[in-house]
Amino acid sequence: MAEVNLQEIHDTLLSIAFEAGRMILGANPNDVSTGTKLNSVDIVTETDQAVERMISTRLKTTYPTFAFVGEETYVAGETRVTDAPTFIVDPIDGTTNFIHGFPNACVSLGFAVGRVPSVGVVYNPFQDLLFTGIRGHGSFVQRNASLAEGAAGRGPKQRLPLAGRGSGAAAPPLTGLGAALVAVEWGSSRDGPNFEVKARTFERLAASREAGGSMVHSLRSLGSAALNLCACAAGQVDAYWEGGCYAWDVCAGWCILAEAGGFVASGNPGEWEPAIDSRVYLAVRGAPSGQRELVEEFWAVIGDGRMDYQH
Ligand code: LIP
Repeated sequence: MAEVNLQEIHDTLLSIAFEAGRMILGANPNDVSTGTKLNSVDIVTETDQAVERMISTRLKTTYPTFAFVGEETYVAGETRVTDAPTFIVDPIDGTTNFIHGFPNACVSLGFAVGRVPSVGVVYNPFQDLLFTGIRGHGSFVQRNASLAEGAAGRGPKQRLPLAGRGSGAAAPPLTGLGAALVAVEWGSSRDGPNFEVKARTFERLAASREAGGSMVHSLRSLGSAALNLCACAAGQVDAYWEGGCYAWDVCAGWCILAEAGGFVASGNPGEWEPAIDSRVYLAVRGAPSGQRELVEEFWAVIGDGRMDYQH
């Protein structure tokens, strides 16, 4: 197989992200045809499908020998992420936000080799906010990203994490859940054992120490796994925990987080190196110390609960 040029793949994904962004912005979410998949909160729109068609057409034309896994063409029990070079794509991550006009949705374009996230491009067109990463070459955020090269107002590419949360100081150590801002998501399964583990863990994270909880600073739900991972990469949240999302929700953001010094452990206690399609994840931001301790403290909060999702 020809050598994989990650920089070239990054550049292709960037151009596709901007085209996807124009399509997403051009759609009127109040007037877009909407359907559901597993249940009433697992939503798909004609825009998700049209954007994925554009992405897969462009990628299959440019890289005909590489595999492609996309949210809208995935077949449960059949589609697999293999060791082959694979584009792993969510045309709109945050579809619920998209249809509500809540400006937190993105196109998430990942590329994995040997099931390792190796390029990530996450673009939120509503905020013209771009996150990118290439394995071994760092990750970056850029505001006003789609403006023409050199145009006034195009933001500088800032390396992640945003040191000292934008203050120019070094990224602070992690000092435990009691000082953490934690991203979580309800997901689309709203009953059964997985839902019980989530609801119980949310309660334990939020409750006061007196009530037996961790009393995290607060919980946040951006409504997009990719944007949660990018917020973690930036150092804007300390950790992100979710069960139920898929490889296309996390591949791009995972690469961006890893290049910012963070990592992804399993969302179930005990496993430090989860598979990209394990569907249960706990992400931790880059920090000079306290990362593994935060994961262990989080796993203790989950206790003997385990989330189990089919592939
Ligand atoms: C969504 C995720 C979100 C998760 C939802 C869903 P979609 O992706 O990013 O974090 O909680 O269950 O998977 O459906 O908007 O592409």
